[in-house]
Amino acid sequence: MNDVQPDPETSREMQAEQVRHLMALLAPGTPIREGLDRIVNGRTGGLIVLGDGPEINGVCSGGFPLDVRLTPQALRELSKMDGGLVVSSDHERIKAAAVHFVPDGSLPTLETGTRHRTADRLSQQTGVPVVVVSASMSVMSLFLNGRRYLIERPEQLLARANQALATLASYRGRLVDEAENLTTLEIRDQVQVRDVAAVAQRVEMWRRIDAEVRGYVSALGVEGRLVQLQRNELSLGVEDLGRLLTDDYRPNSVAPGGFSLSGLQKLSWEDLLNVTMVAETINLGPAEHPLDSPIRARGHRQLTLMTDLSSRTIQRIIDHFSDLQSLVSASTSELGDIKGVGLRRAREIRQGLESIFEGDQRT
Ligand code: 3AT
Ligand code: 3AT
Ligand code: MN
Repeated sequence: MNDVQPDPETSREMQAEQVRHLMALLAPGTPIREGLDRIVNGRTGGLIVLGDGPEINGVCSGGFPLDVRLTPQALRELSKMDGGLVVSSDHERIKAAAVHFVPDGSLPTLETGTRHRTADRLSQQTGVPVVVVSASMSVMSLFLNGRRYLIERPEQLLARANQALATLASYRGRLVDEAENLTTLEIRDQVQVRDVAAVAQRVEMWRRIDAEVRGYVSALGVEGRLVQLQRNELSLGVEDLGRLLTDDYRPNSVAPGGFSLSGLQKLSWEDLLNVTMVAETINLGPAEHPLDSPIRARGHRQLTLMTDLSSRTIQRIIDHFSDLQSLVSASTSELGDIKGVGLRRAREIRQGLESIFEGDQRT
């Protein structure tokens, strides 16, 4: 229907994003979901169009125009009539009930019942999401642009959320190990591109599972509190890692902000497991023999870990010393002279650096 079609990958991502948003709107605890649950329990079925406007008016016939607040009770009572409901685009009000919808009958649909066929075609024709509660099967579905998404019960979602949380915990463990390994190499000045790429790879793997968990949390609504708490726990200390890594290893030729790990989001899982591919995707290091090239950290990550200095002061320290190696050999007084640092913080930094050294020598 649009003249300019976005590329398929982008439109798939946009639709996935829209579905996540809608699943949060339809999550347990929201008025719409409470109404849908009542319809399921009452076994009456329902067809609810989540938006009004000229494109919807054009496919409505019969029914009763209304303008009442959307409450679970109203949703349930008005769904007892034949036909469907139209809800305002902000999902606050019910605009019409007992409407017979007449979408273009030539639009393809694999559904069989008249309610489901209508919902599928309505959404294809208008781009507006449509929710159906099946009277015979007691399931809820969301139709959007020719696709049907099951609105799952909390217990089904929780089972999968818990699996994802277990995966997240193990990915977090690997990520922390890789980051600690990088710290050791940074202190010894032995970092190669492959070591940084290995951490970037783990950051992206963690991020993907984390995004999945966050999807479950929003679809679970009020039932997702415990999953959310566990997710927060598993993100402590790793949420900033990607940013610190890019601050530390952005090539000098690239302007700040011009280097990020976001390119990794487009890689397939298979490509993401390939460290060479990871390094190439984010343009880390030279094009030839990229993995063995030595590379130096500026020191953002170490300074952030060992002090509570503001990022501006950290930037001043890094501007002064240029990389972590020169910082390691700096004296307390040289550090303390930098604006915003002071003697107490300078001692903290020295002690922090020394304790990494000692930890390194013990192992
Ligand atoms: P009842 O008095 O409830 O039997 P009704 O006119 O209220 O009839 P409903 O909206 O309850 O009709 O629909 C009942 C079924 O009729 C649902 C569907 O299986 C069938 N039906 C409705 N419209 C069509 C149609 N256009 N083509 C084929 N079957 C239809
Ligand atoms: P169930 O799984 O039986 O709830 P279905 O897709 O099999 O859904 P039916 O043909 O049994 O659908 O129709 C059930 C009701 O759906 C009948 C009517 O109230 C409503 N319905 C069907 N077609 C339309 C339509 N075009 N507009 C509004 N409501 C409709
Ligand atoms: Mn039916």
